[in-house]
Amino acid sequence: MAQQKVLLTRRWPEAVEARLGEVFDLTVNRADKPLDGDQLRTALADYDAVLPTVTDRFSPQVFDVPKTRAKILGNYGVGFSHIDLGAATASGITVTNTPDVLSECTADIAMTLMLMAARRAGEGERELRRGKWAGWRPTHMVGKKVSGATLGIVGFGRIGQAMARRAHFGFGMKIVVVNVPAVAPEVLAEYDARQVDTLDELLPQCDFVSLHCPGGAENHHLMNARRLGLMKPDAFLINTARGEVVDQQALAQALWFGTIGGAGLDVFEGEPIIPYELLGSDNLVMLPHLGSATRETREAMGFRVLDNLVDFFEGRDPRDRVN
Ligand code: 8YV
Repeated sequence: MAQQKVLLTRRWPEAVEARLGEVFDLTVNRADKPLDGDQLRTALADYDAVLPTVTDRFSPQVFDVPKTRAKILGNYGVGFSHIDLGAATASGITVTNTPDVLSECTADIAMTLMLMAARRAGEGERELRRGKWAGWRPTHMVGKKVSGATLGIVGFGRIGQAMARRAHFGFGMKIVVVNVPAVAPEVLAEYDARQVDTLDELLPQCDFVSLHCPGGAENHHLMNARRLGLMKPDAFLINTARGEVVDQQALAQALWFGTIGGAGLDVFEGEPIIPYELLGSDNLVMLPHLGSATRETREAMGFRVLDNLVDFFEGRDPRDRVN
């Protein structure tokens, strides 16, 4: 396979880059900056495989290349809403992703955000660092109790279930889920979870709502002003899915006017730009898209992409094909 030309659009963990370099004719974008549309078009024309990340926007225009050499996009991540699947398929390009290997770490970050937001951890740390702590008092930085509270999980796939496991068995939380298609009763039973038919039904029942659904057009601004208004006034919204699932302006207003208790965000629409309106909210915890960011997981993601490529170029169907 050494003759297959493969492009890494960003730097990957060293061990994975080394192995990819042994197996393929590998080029790495050492600038480690997102490629623009023209660079992605050139990549599709020049390489047999392109291995994108979430920062590479494969819009329909990018696939409009006179002569495409690329046969496969091995996406480094489980979410692929940055790749227009219809256009990829029409160009005869296989797309794969990296499920399973990042579920546990992404759920860890969702738990981190939930605990930090509810217990005002970011706010407390800022106070200390600014030298503003006036000492212990009974009414100081009182947050919301997580243990035993009701957690609504929107999207009950691998990551949603990893979240349910932590919340239910670790924190005794009651789990309510909404998912399309409906979740099998035996899966719900594992977490003693209850299923509702619609998001509108789920929101008013929950103390915490954690988003684990795909991004893209189907879920664009799923959490809009009306739905934020259905949440309890002291409830928290957690998003480790995709930024576009939440209407950020509506969220900024809800946080500002206190119509919800707070929020924790790991992903943003238009990241890395953070809307100015969110920056001033003390009841908001923000992380820079760290869901899968552990050494172990980032390596596992890379090796999973490698496995998919090897299968593909040896004529087998890659296990993580998404189109
Ligand atoms: C990845 C993610 O690190 O897998 C995903 O969908 O959001 C992240 O954990 C990112 O997509 C890199 O491409």
